[in-house]
Amino acid sequence: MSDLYDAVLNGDAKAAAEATRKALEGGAAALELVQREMVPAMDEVGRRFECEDYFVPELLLSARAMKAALALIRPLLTASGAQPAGRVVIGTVKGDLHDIGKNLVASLLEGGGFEVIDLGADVSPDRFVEAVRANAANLVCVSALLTVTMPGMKTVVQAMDAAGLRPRTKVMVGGAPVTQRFADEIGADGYGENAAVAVAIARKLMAAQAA
Ligand code: B12
Repeated sequence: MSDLYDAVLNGDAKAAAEATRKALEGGAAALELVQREMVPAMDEVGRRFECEDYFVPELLLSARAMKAALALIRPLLTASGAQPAGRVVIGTVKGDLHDIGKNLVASLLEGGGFEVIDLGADVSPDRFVEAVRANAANLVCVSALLTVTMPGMKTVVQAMDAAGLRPRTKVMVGGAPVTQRFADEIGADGYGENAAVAVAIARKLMAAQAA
């Protein structure tokens, strides 16, 4: 595997930034680096954590390395110049601190011409509702990486319903343990398995809203 893959896996932020800089200078495409090197490295980190080769400190170091690489990649993902396609509120569900995937989705949505209001991590249903109201958002994106925080996504859907914000504002969910089936079960309007799919689904939801 590449230097970037190794740097993320080994939790070496300096090496990750250096490998990213070199790869970009060598003409590598930003999204390819994310999908082919960085995400597989994080998957391997997760696998090692599961079999107790890695512990939380290693997870944190790898997350830091991933963020160092993303800091260089993010401006390239968001530089698109497309027309505003809609307004999106995004955050990770209450209790969930995993924000790397959410940040990628936010970057690609921006790159896809959406205006993105990023509420960060560990966002309560009330904060999602307030932000949708304050920004007249067309779409709410909720991310979860923990099976124990997934039920919080249903609470967001219910809070949006109770506030009378649906069906005008759509809800899209995602994150490693989330599936289309789960999205259907909780009454979400959309699900995307990765950041690129998230943009395509967001566009579909906007088109349906306009129809
Ligand atoms: C890095 C990491 C951490 C870091 C997070 C740092 C950060 N700022 O994000 C730290 C160290 C903080 C952490 C902590 C914990 N973690 Co952790 N972590 C991970 C790890 C290794 C990688 C996650 C990641 O960044 N992946 C890369 C990104 C790019 O992928 P992604 O998030 O899936 O996002 C993509 C898609 O899912 C999708 N997507 C994501 N969000 C959205 C939203 C929408 C709307 C859409 C459409 C799409 C979408 O698009 C993204 C890009 O393509 C995973 C293992 C894994 N492979 O997932 C474990 C993992 C998620 N963690 C786990 C655990 C157990 C924990 C802790 C409980 C550990 C502990 N004992 O303290 C804590 C919980 C903290 C909390 N309250 O949230 C478990 C969860 C198991 C489970 N069944 O729930 C995992 C699966 C590890 C494992 N194999 O056991 N973790």
